[in-house]
Amino acid sequence: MSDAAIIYELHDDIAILAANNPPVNALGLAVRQGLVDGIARAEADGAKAVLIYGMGTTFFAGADIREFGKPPTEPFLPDVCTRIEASPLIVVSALHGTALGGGLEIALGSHYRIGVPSARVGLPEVLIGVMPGAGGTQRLPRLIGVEKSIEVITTGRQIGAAEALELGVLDRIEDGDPREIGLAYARELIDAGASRRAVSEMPAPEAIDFDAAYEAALKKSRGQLSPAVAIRGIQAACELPFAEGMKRERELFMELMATDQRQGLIHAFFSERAVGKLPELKGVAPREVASIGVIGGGTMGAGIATAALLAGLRVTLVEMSDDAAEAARGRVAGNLSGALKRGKISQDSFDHMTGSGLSLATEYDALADVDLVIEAVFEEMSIKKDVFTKLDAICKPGAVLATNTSYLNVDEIAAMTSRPQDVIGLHFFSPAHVMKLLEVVVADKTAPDVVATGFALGKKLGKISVRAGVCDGFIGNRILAVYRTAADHMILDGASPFQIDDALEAFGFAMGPYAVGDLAGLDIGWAVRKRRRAEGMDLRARDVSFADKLCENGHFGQKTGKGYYIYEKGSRTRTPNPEVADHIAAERAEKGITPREFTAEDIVRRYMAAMVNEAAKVVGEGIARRPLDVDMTLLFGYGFPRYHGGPLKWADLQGLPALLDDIRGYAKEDDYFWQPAPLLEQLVAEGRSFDDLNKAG
Ligand code: T1G
Repeated sequence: MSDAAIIYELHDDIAILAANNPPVNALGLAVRQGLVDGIARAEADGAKAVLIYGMGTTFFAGADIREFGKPPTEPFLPDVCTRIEASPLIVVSALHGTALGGGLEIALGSHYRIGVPSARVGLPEVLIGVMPGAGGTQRLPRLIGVEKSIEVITTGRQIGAAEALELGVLDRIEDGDPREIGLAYARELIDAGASRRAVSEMPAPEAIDFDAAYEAALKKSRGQLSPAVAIRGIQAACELPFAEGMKRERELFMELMATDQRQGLIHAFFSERAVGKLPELKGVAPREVASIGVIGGGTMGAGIATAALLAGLRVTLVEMSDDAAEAARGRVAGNLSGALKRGKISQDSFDHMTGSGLSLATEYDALADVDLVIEAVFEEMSIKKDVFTKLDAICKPGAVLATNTSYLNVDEIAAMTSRPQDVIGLHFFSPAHVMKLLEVVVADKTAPDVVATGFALGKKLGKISVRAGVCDGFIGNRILAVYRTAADHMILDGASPFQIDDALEAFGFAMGPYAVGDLAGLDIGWAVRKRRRAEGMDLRARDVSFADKLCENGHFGQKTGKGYYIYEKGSRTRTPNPEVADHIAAERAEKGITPREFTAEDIVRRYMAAMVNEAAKVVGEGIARRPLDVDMTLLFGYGFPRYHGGPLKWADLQGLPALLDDIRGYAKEDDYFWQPAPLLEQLVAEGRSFDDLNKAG
């Protein structure tokens, strides 16, 4: 078979253009050229109709994102769509898989569109920092109206075939092979004497208040530009003749293409796929996991059990007593009730997962045959060691023994067993059935196929798994502790928690660190500070106590109605708690600190400098394999704004020399906290970036 990107075939009086560019028929140069040449050849061959479809798993899934950032090459995709639409022949697109972005735009440039029932369509460009740039903002509104187009384009969501038919994006749904149903439809159209039907010739859609829509989109995206700018493209469809609208769309598209946000979002797109590809696991088969045991049915244990049940695994949950076990079942049912209400799971599935699919036990013997156990008991080393001693005695040979600890030493835990090679850390984030991040913590003696099993389980649970080495806090919590401390230091020196939250929410975080503390519970940080003090803190470390005062007064945040903020009963609306300023002032006085002004920019630069510096240490020490591993950890576990790509992508985009200068400047005030990371100094000295390390793999 030809290896051409578009395979041409004349089938009676129907010319067939079959896309042959696996894995997703991305619209790279050869595909675009093949389409233009194919249309011309069909016209020269005297065909009456043209059928466009995708071989393999899908119709075109969009422009080739790997070409982004390189100089565009002709034929440009919008011109390809216009060329298809301008053909005097009847052009039919037959869709299957995911016709996304430029793929849907090719279909919209066709005259008729048929899909298989499982086909999905969408314009997800805003999710990678751009916008439809091949006529999507001009043709879709002519087909489905402005309001619906704004919703589809600014969310970038995928639309199923039935909805696409209802909206008018598809003309027909037929089960079968896209080539066959496409040929039959083209034949029917020819026999019916149908004519070409250009969407661009349909009337311009009704305008709306686009300024209001633009502002609303910008607010909703917390500063991400692409959804709002895409609305200006739709506005052009209402206000300009088609050809002018296409030019305006192209201008807006190229503006977005030039933004840091586009680089950040593309980095996130490729990194979330690369992070699970470990060279060390090449050819290493994971162990079979069909049943898992969970020890501890608290928030974490019940969350992990819920995630496993949703992935179709059999779960045995062990608790200390029948009552505690039943309470755990109740938590699992609570976790699943939302999905049931939203119709994400059926009543039968719900009943199975909270009934026969979930075995409860109070004895470890119940775990004798499970393939993998995850303990989620109290974060106390002696308790963890006791659990693993028991598991070692009871679990079958080859069972994987995992701990969900968030910072304890996995090597120490593994040493309690006769099989340290089977021990691994699987650090879930609460709520474990919702948060996508899973840190796969690899201890010294963990066997490669156990690591592979951790990643395979993560994939089955729909997680983004990141390989982490053993240290206090692994990747995410270790870095979190440092940038949270930087925020506390800024408060001692003059900033307020509310100013810091506002500055970081303007940077793109959904919630600033103090609002997050109130949400998670201030008692968690309090316990960490007390642990650190008990372990003995370095005398050079600036201890912070204003937060302790809140906790000593029983103010743990949302769960007690008061923390850094006051929460009216039953409401999540927050108002600053005036007591906080008193605690801060008292501590400053006690420490002889004269407060100074901080601007929002100062706050962001210090906060990010601390985050980047510790992240560079985590990569430099091999706790994270690559900078992108840290980026994915912060994106999927800590709410880092996706359009910045992650802290180390953000650092590259800012320029590492300036960041290092900032850190060296801060070190003049506190050379203990601000010790520049050796890797950061090395990259600056060599004129390299964190991305250079990602490419090195
Ligand atoms: N370009 C290049 N590579 C792509 C790609 C694309 N558009 N889409 C996927 N890949 C690679 C991906 O990196 C992975 O590579 C492999 O294909 C399988 O992907 C003008 C400008 C289609 C739903 O945003 O949403 O059109 O890791 O693991 O889970 O308006 O890929 O194997 O080396 O994700 O089955 C708009 C993005 C582009 C679609 C399939 N289109 N892709 O999911 O497989 S912008 C998109 C996806 C545009 C025009 C504008 C998903 C998928 P590797 P995968 P999957």
